[in-house]
Amino acid sequence: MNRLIIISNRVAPVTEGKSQAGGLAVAILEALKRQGGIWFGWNGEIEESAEATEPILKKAGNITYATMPLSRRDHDEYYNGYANATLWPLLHYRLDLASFDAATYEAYRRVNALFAEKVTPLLRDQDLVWVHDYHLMPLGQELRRRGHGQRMGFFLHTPWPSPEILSALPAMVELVESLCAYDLIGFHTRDDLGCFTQCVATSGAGTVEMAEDGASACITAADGHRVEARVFPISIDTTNLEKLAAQAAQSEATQRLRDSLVGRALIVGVDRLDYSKGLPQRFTAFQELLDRYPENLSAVSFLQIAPPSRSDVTEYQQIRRELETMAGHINGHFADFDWVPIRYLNRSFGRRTLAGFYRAAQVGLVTPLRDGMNLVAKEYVAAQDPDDPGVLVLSRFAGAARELEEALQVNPYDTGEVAECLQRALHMPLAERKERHAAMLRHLRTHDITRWREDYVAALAGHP
Ligand code: ADQ
Repeated sequence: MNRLIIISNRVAPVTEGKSQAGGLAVAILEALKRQGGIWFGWNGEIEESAEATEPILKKAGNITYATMPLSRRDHDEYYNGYANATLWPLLHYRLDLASFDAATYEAYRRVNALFAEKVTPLLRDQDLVWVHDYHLMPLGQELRRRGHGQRMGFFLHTPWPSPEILSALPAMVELVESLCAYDLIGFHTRDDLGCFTQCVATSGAGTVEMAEDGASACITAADGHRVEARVFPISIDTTNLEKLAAQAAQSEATQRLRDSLVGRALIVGVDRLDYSKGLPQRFTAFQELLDRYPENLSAVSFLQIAPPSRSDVTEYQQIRRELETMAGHINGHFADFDWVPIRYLNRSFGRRTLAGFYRAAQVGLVTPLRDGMNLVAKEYVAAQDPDDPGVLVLSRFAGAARELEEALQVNPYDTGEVAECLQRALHMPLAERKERHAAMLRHLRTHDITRWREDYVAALAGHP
């Protein structure tokens, strides 16, 4: 079996068995455990001599973690700058939040070149190289420049937006061209693939032959190199989560949560604190539920778990303040001496604890304004008790909405519609809940993380 070389911006801490915040980390570790190989990337440290430092290698079973620090300047300009203040907002359709700065683009190219240089001595001819996410789009091109002819794939965990949005990016053509240096480019949905191929065609980076089913395309780059672009919807370890949630139903944490509810219904939301997740709109929708249907006062609690992320970026500080203020207002207005409507927690929980919380909730509320996939939606479904399942209320702008068709799908900007769906979810008859849940669970059992990994790696190895 060929070694798998995973390259991502951040390598998750080597601590086995601990939960990782971020869907990407969970998925990658699964892939590496089965195939064996190297996981290369930033170790989360900042060191001034970073450029001169060689990667530190740590072996754990069949996985070698090869990590390196970033300099303060690279961290500010490449990571906080181009990746998270330019690309992330643009890829999530937030032109209004994107900053454009030639210096941060230069840093982005510089760090991609640095990663290519540092990983080069670790590569062997038969390796399969799998690069992850928007931080590292030009990495494949940098490796090719250094003479690497291995099969190389890229997977984008975010949406790929329409060319109307992306063409605001001064470097759009260069980035699209650089992606054409890979052999395989993966997206979560057909919409993302369609937008990408439009960008390829309109930018002149290559010619596109789309498969009839819209799930893959063959691109011939301007230099003649052929690239396959294809849909690989990421997923979860479904059966494992089903088991974990069934056990966690009896755990101490779940029991404490249930006791604290004293028979009230629970709505749960779990997200990284990020403006793409639609949290202010979600809080407003919950407030509208209480306004429109006062029978929910003292009868429903909303638990929102949102650990802070990227807190060096101004927009993330702003949204955190905004949410604290909103939660304070809503609770101040509606709370009673024995009931608080919103329980808003800025921290992470272990996977088992989360699974128990999902299972204890009658409604899973997942309303991103844009999301590549959204694994929380899938986790919520897998964690339900099949004999008495909760209802998923899901944004139609999450990639997961393409697969979880039996969720109550909403426009997250339309807070009135979300409030109505919450009310419907809270009162949905058991038979309908079971029917919807069974259909989604069936899908998740066959379309799980193993299938995602196997499909991608097979296509990368050239055996689709
Ligand atoms: P994220 O934006 O991080 O991922 P998501 O797909 O929902 O979003 O993954 C979050 C993961 O982190 C889930 O597995 C969840 O259980 C976990 N998590 C979140 N909050 C947590 C908490 N408080 N405590 C513990 N665990 C927590 C990006 C893209 C998504 C895409 C994934 C994978 O933005 O669209 O689905 O990558 O490709």
